[in-house]
Amino acid sequence: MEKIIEGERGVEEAMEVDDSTVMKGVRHLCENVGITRVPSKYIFPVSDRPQIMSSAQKPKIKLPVIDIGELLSEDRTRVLETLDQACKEYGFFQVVNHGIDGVVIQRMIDSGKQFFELPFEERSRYLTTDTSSPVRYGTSFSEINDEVFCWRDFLKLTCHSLDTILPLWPSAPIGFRDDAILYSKKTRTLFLVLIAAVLEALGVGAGNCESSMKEFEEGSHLLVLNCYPACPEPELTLGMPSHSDYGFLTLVLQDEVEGLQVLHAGDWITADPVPGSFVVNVGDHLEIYSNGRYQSVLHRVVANASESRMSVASLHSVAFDSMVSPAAGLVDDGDAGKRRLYKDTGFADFIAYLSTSVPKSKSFLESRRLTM
Ligand SMILES: O=C(O)CCC(=O)C(=O)O
Repeated sequence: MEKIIEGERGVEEAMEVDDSTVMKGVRHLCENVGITRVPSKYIFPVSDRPQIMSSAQKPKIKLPVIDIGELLSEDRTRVLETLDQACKEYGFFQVVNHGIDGVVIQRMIDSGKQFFELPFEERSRYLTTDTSSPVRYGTSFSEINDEVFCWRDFLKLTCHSLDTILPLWPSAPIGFRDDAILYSKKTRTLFLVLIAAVLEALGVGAGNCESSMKEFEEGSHLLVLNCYPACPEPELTLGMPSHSDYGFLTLVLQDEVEGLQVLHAGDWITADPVPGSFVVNVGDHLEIYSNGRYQSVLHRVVANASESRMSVASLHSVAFDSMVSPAAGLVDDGDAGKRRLYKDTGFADFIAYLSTSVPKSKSFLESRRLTM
């Protein structure tokens, strides 16, 4: 069926492409079909479309910055306060001075870009709609559930435990595996530094902190390489629609092209690409664990008219077969201020929900809230 688009150019017919082409991803579409307009499959309803703004029109708010060097210094208490505020007010912050060598970061970006530049036949060896596959190349969010596809291809790599999973990771391009291994190890270490600080900022207590840290050390870790090709009509589509992440913390590495936007006080604010830094966000599991003190925040990615963009998201949580519950130190039924706000929830239930729905809102997390 033809879709009619209402936009600045008035009413006109959208371009159609067949489903089998769409399933091969946006890069394949751009390389092989030679599009000059966004096909109807990628056109979002008017209410979900981004407003493309000039730099002067954009909200001027910047995400809070956490300097890891300062966190590990005698200034720790002050940095923990900033971290606490950032997690409460924004659910997002930028991390700088984290100690991961710039070469490790650049190699991950370069290798990731080279992976998406491989011939489709090579990339498609990993193409699957099976969300439980430890290595998965795909497009949009969920090829099965998405009515409208987003302007994004991805490679998902399960990282834990590395020894068993590694033989399944792509062996091309040359160096990709080594670069991704080193990057996954470094980001895992950084996650452990960050989450230890978060537990301290939350004041969960030494005993709870110790047992939670043991769980994180054996926890799940997923790397998602996102590729957003340049888009002829970025005002009609999205690189990723509004969503929250399921885990405790996500560490996002962006290349130099902006695109990530965070919903803050009703405005979409752009997470400026700061070379060598990570954008970190609170996930749904941390919202439950913190008993709602920290909240996972909706974010999205806008497409770019002239440049292709790449990001690498590193998602961390407890093990897949674990339960996620409010931390014992933060709930007390005898204290109105510490009333338990969330039900215990199996990680597997989150995954099951994500594989059957379009995660545009925080509806699953809302369903886990305890009513008065
Ligand atoms: O591409 C980005 O900057 C963000 C990616 C993202 O939101 C995600 O992987 O959940």
